[in-house]
Amino acid sequence: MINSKCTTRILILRSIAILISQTVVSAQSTTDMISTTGFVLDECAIDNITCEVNAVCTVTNGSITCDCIEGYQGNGTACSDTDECVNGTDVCNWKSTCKNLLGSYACECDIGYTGNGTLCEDIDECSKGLDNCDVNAICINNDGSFNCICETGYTGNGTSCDDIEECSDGSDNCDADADCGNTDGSFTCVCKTGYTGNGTTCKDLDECSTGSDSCDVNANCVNTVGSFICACKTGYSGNGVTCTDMDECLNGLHNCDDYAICINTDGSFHCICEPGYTGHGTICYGIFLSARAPKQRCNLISDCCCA
Ligand SMILES: [Ca+2]
Ligand SMILES: [Ca+2]
Ligand SMILES: [Ca+2]
Ligand SMILES: [Ca+2]
Repeated sequence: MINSKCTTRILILRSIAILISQTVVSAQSTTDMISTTGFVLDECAIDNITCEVNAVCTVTNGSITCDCIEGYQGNGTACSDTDECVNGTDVCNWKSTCKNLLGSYACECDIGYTGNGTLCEDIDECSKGLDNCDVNAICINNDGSFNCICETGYTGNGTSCDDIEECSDGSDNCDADADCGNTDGSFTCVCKTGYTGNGTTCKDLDECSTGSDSCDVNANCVNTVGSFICACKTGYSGNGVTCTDMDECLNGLHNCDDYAICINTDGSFHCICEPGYTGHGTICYGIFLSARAPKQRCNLISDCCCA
């Protein structure tokens, strides 16, 4: 565009130029003037100082106009940069940032997106290894960013995850009769000695019926909750794990008759009536006395035999 004052001046100058060249130039039109030698006279070239540096000069129907080039705005003699970012004529993606430049503008995809600015798409930081999640965290991609979530068994903000000490903070699910052991990222539950189960559920182990007791072969096993008891059988002495035969004949625990011979056996004893006496050993009768007069040693045959 050019104002009327400027246009008048241009026309006057053009007329002077025509007069100067009319002896060698034959005008065929008001737009293009061809010299006898064939050169085109360019009015814009003749008067190029009228257009601004950021404008283009064109000749239309004998008049020259100056138009600001793309990216600039004004009347042609004065052109200023167009801020496309402000006037909304940019074509930047909504996920990009518009940056105005002299005569132009640029679109830069926002952080978390990639593309040419006009087209921007999400960056999958997780699959590209661009995340900063902890090694014990799960990376979850989302539009424009990503999330880090600590894996089960760990606690933290995702970029830093620490093992949870389940045993000490009480978040384990071990049975009351199990031992809890902390591990990196988890924990273990092991039933205590005397109990059986998977650790989260434990019940008493019946050592006696499962044969896992340590009782002596000559002991009786008695199951208890969480343990068992070994008691030596009658005729044996010891702690139950080790039982030895009691010598009833020596320790005086036998019940043999005074006139019987005590014979120790493994786990018991026998009583055998001494010669001259009869009975089952715990009671011996003199063979020459009545059955009503036992335990009277027959010192003399006459004492025993009244027949
Ligand atoms: Ca993303
Ligand atoms: Ca743990
Ligand atoms: Ca038991
Ligand atoms: Ca014995």
